[in-house]
Amino acid sequence: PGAPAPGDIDADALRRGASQVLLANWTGASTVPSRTLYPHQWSWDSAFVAVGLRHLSAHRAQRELESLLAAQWADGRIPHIVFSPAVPEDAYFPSPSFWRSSQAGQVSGAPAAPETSGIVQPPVHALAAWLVHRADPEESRRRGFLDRVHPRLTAWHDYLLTRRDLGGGGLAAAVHPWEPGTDNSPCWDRALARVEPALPGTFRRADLDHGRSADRPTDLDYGRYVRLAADYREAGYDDRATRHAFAVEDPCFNALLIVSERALAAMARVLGRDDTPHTARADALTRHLVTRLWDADAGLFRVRDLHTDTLVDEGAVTGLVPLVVPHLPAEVVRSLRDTLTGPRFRAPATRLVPSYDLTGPAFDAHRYWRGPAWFNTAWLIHRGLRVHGLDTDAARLRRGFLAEAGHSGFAEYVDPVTGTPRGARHFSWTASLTLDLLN
Ligand code: 9WN
Repeated sequence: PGAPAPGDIDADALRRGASQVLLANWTGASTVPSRTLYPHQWSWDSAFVAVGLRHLSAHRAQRELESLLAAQWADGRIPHIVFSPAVPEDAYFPSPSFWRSSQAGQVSGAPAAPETSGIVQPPVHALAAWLVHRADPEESRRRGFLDRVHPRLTAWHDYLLTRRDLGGGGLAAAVHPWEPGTDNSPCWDRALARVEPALPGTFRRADLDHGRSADRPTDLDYGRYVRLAADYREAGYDDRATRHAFAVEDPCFNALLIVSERALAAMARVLGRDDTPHTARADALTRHLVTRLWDADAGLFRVRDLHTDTLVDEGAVTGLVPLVVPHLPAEVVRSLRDTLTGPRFRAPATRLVPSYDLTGPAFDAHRYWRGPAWFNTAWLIHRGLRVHGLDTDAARLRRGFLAEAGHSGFAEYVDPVTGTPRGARHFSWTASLTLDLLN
């Protein structure tokens, strides 16, 4: 941000369009990712939305995060979906009657209301809260924003670093492919092959009412998603009682935990509290990230499958997102940049970053997280390039981002090679992060 929009981009029109999307998707206390496909509140979507919303209304951006935090469980977890009671039960699957969170209260401390899912998403919230604070520190102080969110966000990270350190190596594990936010990434194929799918007739996919099936995960994927979520639910969402059939350490998830831990340190300083526990935690996490997930030969971070305790031999954009972490070893930064600008992840026409290696065996330009370019990962990588002073690469990515967001009508994702829009349109984080890059 800070730079003028590239000459061929009509910044005013883009700003207007993005603002309209956010206004239309605002429900009164939070923002839905999409009015059609995702009619509730999603965890990491709300964080990305707050980042852009702060340029329209710092107050509203604070409320976006506060409404999410109001659904936090007593064990610290922030659920990946907060359901709106106003939306019909069959509008999205899995719905509240599948998750039954309000009945899990005794074991895991889920609230009696609202209804939520029982799994989590990447912890980008503290970074978002810090950026929201900085947009209008006066308004933030007036409302006691940091005072209220700092303890809750700390409890969230505590949950991830205790209950979810399933590998014992100091990183947080994800126990469902929906948790890293990249549902059908080829990174999960091997681990998912071990999961017995739920029978197709036992559930109904609402996503296919709105999305083209070639752009979405397959029915077999869904069978496995349902099985994993149902098993977790049956164990009361208790991480100590569940035999997680799927358990992975994801580089993007953990990189966001690191930058968010640094954001908590910055908040602590503003609040006159001790920041050293947060800084120490971020330093340790950074070391563990590199030790456990960096693959020097591949030039990117890999997923660790905790069932085999081995790295998964697939290259995904989530392995490049850790560029957003400060204080990485210089050779890691150099190598990530080479990968980003090399044949596997460079899409010349769109200038965006594909979700999966363009030359990889599972590449599919249409299907969700198996190839299409997404705007949240592009925003994170843009931020990472800036953090490490790679400003020319950052400017190129920003240009691609703004052009494609505009052409695509703020699509959920685009074909990385041609820019053809895929998935939902008027998608909230695409609009929100556009606003952020224009400010
Ligand atoms: C399941 C809302 C969410 C995003 C995820 C994206 C997609 C949901 C789905 O939509 O996942 O959580 O139904 O496919 O993969 O990253 O948060 O936008």
